[in-house]
Amino acid sequence: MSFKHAYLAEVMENVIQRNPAEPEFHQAVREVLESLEPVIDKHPEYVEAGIIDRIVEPERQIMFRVPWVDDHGKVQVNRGFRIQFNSAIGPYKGGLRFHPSVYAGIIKFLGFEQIFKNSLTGLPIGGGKGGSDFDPKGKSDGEVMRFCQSFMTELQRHIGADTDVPAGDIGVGGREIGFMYGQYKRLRNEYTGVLTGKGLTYGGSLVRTEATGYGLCYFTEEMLNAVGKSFKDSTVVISGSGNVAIYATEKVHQLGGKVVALSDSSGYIYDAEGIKLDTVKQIKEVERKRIKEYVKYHPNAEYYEGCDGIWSIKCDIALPSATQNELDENDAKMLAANGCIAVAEGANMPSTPEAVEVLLNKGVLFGPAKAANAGGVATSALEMSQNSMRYGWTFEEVDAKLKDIMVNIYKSASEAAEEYGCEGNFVMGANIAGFKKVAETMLAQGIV
Ligand code: NDP
Ligand code: 2IT
Repeated sequence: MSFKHAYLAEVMENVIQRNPAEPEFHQAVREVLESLEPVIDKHPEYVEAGIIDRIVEPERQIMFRVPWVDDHGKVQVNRGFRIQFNSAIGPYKGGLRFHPSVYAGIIKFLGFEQIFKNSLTGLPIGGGKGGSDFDPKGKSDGEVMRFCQSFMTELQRHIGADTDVPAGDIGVGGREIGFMYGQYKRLRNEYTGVLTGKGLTYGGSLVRTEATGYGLCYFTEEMLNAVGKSFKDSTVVISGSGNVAIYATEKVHQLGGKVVALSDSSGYIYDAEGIKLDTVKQIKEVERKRIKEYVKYHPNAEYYEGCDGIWSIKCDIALPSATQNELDENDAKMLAANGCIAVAEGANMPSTPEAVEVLLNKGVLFGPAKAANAGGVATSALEMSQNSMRYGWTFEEVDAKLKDIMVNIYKSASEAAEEYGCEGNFVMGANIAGFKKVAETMLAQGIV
């Protein structure tokens, strides 16, 4: 799509020139800029103050060497990143991703999206993201610990409870957060809520583990309810089998739906009777093995090599919850042709722009990541609040706040879509609502 405003085309062109060979970052920026066409018609002051020129440029980018020694005594070197994108409305906040595909372009796309997602939560958190090309898969606990300690030895200079508060993402769960927290505490000699997703014995919040998956379902349920539908009696396909996919499955089942498929980067399982989540938790969370192990426990289920075919399974609702660009135009066409009524993104940017266009044109309800998966970071912000109070809320209290936040995100996105003449387009709605709060704040704070 070409831009109506020459100004937006120019900003996009600059982003491409200044960040060469970073296609995921370009993709994330383009989607937001496209949504802003009607906003700059109404608000020329944003252009005058250079808000959009400034918002696409990270406030600070940190890239560092992470040396560590493997179990064979060999020195390994990875690359670490932290991109502090925008601190207008609060300290930088966002996860750390450990995956071999990580490079600056991935961290920038994630950090950029985090600005608007965090704004949508209604809580005071800015946008940031970090990670490394380290692959925790197949590493011993000792290797993961040594890597995490080395990573934090540098990262600790740049973060802090009121500065920048990292958390988990792909490849970073409770184990990694624990090792990083231990190292931070040792180096800084302070006990603060500098990371979220901490263990429950040292400042973690109840519901944080479940929050992204649960929040995704609360958002989707709200979107379905608005058209007289719900998860009850629905058939659901979820990609991935990590933190987000597991707790989305749990909540779909609680809401009366049936999840029939899950995947990992090797392949997917199909269980027509409904996925037995205890088996998945045992395989993925305890044994750290592949999803194909599932069919050993449930011989009636089927395993297919390769993750592409998962979107050919007939379903009412699809929740892509693995990684970026995992659902393309062809997948979107198959889903729509099979009668799918809603797609909501648990992962960040899992649908390609072509797929989103197909889904919107075919009238499939579409919940974009910034809105649909914001429950994780929102609960991280609730963890920060509890740490500041030196107090902890009950599971029910945190869960009720999470639900409230997701309902409010749905409202903000759908109201913004309506106000700007694109009713039902939650991509536009989420981008506009998330952007406006940050833009107003940047205006108020001057040219910084
Ligand atoms: P996990 O590491 O717990 O799980 C990731 C899952 O996705 C695994 O099943 C993994 O398979 C699969 N996956 C990862 N990379 C690829 C790939 N390149 N191709 C195919 N499958 C892949 O991560 P999370 O569940 O935490 O994260 C999943 C998504 O949700 C990410 O996009 C993340 O950014 C997003 N997200 C996470 C939040 C959180 O709180 N954790 C919050 C908001 C969004 P395998 O094991 O084979 O690699
Ligand atoms: O993409 C995301 O929102 C996350 N990985 C969660 C970030 C957080 O700070 O909890």
